[in-house]
Order: sequence, then C-alpha cells, then structure tokens
Amino acid sequence: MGRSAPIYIVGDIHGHVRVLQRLLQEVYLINAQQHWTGGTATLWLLGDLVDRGPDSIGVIDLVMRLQTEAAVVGGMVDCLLGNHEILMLGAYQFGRRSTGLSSNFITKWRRNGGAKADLAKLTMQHLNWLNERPVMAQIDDTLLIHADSTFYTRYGHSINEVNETFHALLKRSNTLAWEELIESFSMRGVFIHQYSGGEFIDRFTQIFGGERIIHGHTPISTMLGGLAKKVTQPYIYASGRCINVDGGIYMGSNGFVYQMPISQAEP
Ligand SMILES: [Mn+2]
Repeated sequence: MGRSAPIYIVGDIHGHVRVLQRLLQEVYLINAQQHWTGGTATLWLLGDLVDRGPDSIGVIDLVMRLQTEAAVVGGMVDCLLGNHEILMLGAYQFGRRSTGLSSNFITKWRRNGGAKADLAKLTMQHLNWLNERPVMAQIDDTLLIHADSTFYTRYGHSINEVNETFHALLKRSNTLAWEELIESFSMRGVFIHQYSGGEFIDRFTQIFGGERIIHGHTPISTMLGGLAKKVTQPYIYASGRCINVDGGIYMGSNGFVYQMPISQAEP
C-alpha cells in the first residue's frame, strides 16, 4: 500500500513560535487561528523546539495541541527529541547540581541559549510529553534523526532500542549518564565529512535500516558557509542520502517546510 497523505518535515525551531505558525500556514497545515487543517497529513518536527528564541514553551504548546487536533481527524503530528530538549530537561531536573566533570546543568543549558524563565513555565504535561517523545523514527526507507551524528548507536542498535534506552535514562537521576548524553548529543557534521561521511551513512543505515537520513541540528549555513538569511530550502547531500532541514531560523533564516516525495517503492 502506498501512502497518499503528504508528509511534512520541519527542522530546528528554537523558540520561534511565530515562524513555526507562518511555515505551517504556508503549507495549509494550520489556519490563521493556528488550528490543524492538515487533515490526514503527517507532520514531523526534528527536535530543538526550545532555547535561543523568544518563546520555547509556546512552541511546545503549539506542537502538543496540533498533535491532539491532528489525531482527531486521522492526521499525525510528532516531534523527535533534540539535544536542546535534553539540555532543558537536565536543567529542570538537576539545576545547579554538577558531576564535577564540567559546569552544572543550568549553566550548561544557559550557555546554549536556555532562558531561565522557561523552567518555571514547564508543567507536568510538558514534562510528560517531552519524556515520551522518540529520538529516532523511520518513514518508508527514510530515517529521521535530530543530529547529524552516529552517537545514537551508543544507545542501541535498533530504533526501538534507542528510543527505549533514552526514555529509561530520562527517568533516572544519573547525572553522569545525563551529562554524557548531553555531551555526545552536541556532536555534528559526521555525514558530510569529505572522506568518511559516506562510510558513516552506510554503517548507520545498515544498523538502523533505511536508505537515507533526514536530520536537523546543524544549520545549513554552518555546513556550507554563507548567511542563514539566504537559506530557503533543505540541503541535500551525499548523493541524496542525507537531507539537512535545519534552515538556521535562530540565525535569521525564514525557515522552510520540507515535503517528503512520495515513495516509488511498493512493498
Ligand atoms: Mn541540536
């Protein structure tokens, strides 16, 4: 069975709720009142909803509500966890505690664009919702991840295993494990590496399945040079096997929504 409803992918929003509203309106997934009008469409956000921008909690609220509204009409909205969700959750849970190996959790988060007022706005609903989000997903032959990094393999060798390991870790108060996760989740740029990128893509897709990878995390202008403002579309590289959807909204890009092409393969 081929899928018929369109699938949309959105990269790192980083607190820019008005940009997200505009982007979703432009592809008719929401109306001017910010309600879901996408019908049975699927919308995936690839993480880093929060930090650096003006209204992180507003972004979470919007995505949570759209998830509920979409489900009612047979659509689907979901979001992967990015490193900034983990940074914020760590700051919330551990505050100024430190493992002694590096700065405490609040300082680390603030240094990465965390806004202190957001911690007080986080409700149990937000926390429970964030704690349940996946870190990896697959659509047809395409893997969805936040970071252009292979660190995911440290947490499991299947999508389910990685998601379950993350969820178990987030429930524990093991500050060392959290710190290690935050450190390794900040790595980037593996798949575009001039000599070894292709090999990393091969190994990654051999382990997790799929033919290609869609990721965010590394603004396209950081990857290619130039101004974020000029970035208006995904960056497809590694002979089409990698698609970077991080427009660099917090650096001044207007952002974009990536619509996945309909798969030609019939199972
Ligand atoms: Mn990130």
